[in-house]
Amino acid sequence: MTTRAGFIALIGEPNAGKSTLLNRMVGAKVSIVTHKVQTTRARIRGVAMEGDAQLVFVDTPGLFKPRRRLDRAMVAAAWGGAADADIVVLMVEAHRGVTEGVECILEGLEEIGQGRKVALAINKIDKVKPGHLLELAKDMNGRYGFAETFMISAERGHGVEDLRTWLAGELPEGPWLYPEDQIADLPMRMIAAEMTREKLTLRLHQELPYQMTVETESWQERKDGSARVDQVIYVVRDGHKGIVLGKGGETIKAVSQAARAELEEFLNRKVHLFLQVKVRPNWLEESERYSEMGLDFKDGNT
Ligand SMILES: Nc1nc2c(ncn2[C@@H]2O[C@H](COP(=O)(O)OP(=O)(O)OP(=O)(O)O)[C@@H](O)[C@H]2O)c(=O)[nH]1
Ligand SMILES: [Mg+2]
Repeated sequence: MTTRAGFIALIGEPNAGKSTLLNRMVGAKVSIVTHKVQTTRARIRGVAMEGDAQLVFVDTPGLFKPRRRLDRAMVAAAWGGAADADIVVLMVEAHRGVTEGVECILEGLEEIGQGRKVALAINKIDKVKPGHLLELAKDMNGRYGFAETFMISAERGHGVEDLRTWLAGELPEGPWLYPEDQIADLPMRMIAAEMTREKLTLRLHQELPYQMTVETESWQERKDGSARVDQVIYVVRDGHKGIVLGKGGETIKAVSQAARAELEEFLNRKVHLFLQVKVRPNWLEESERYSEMGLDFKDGNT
């Protein structure tokens, strides 16, 4: 049997639907999704099998004009993911078309795209009329030499099979990179922290989601088969701590319940989740926070 395997980087502006597509390809939620921009902070790998091919999808943080250290480290991680991949899939949103952000990414692709295939995936086709799609596909292909163009809805699944089949055929021949039954290569403590960060992000507003981070501090296996998971939510201000806790602890309680339910479903066993909020004004400048997130602190240097 000839096997194929390789890395496929999903890149695009924040909110393009990269994580949604990764989860659909893998068939499980390994990367968190919210309606807000800049949800994904580091590279997250998910593994999918298609016949004799093993597709290792690399979800990346959205590409945008970085301002803070964290933003710069995220953008560096995204381009790094593309540079390491066999194939790059650029995702754009059908209803937004060729934005300034997309133009910037196309410029970056001139260099990173060298020597590897780049496919275009126009996502969220459920939001526009078909005529508009053809125009956008033509416009985009006039700007860059895409190997192929796909029109998809990552959320609803339209066109995803075609993309998957094409990717499987384009990957180089070679042995599989992960055991056949593995779906992610993120440590469980990080997946668990991400689940909590997703639930928090969904409930918090304005700048707060961008100024907090979640870490799993300890993970204990209990004799009864359950797990005790202790996590810390870092915020930058006292006021933020109050908001995260909510009136009478309402918010943190809801977050904890939702995260625990998702974690239990993922692990298929009972979980005791304990959340603690700590004010750490400078966490965005601490290298340890970056390594916990899977980012390189130095990438944030100006
Ligand atoms: N209507 C529609 N919404 C979608 C589709 N795919 C993704 N979304 C939504 O778009 C939003 C962003 O999705 P994500 O998967 O988090 O986007 P992302 O590209 O990973 O975003 P960042 O991690 O911030 O870079 C979510 O609310 C998704 O539910 C789609 O095909 N159609
Ligand atoms: Mg994402």
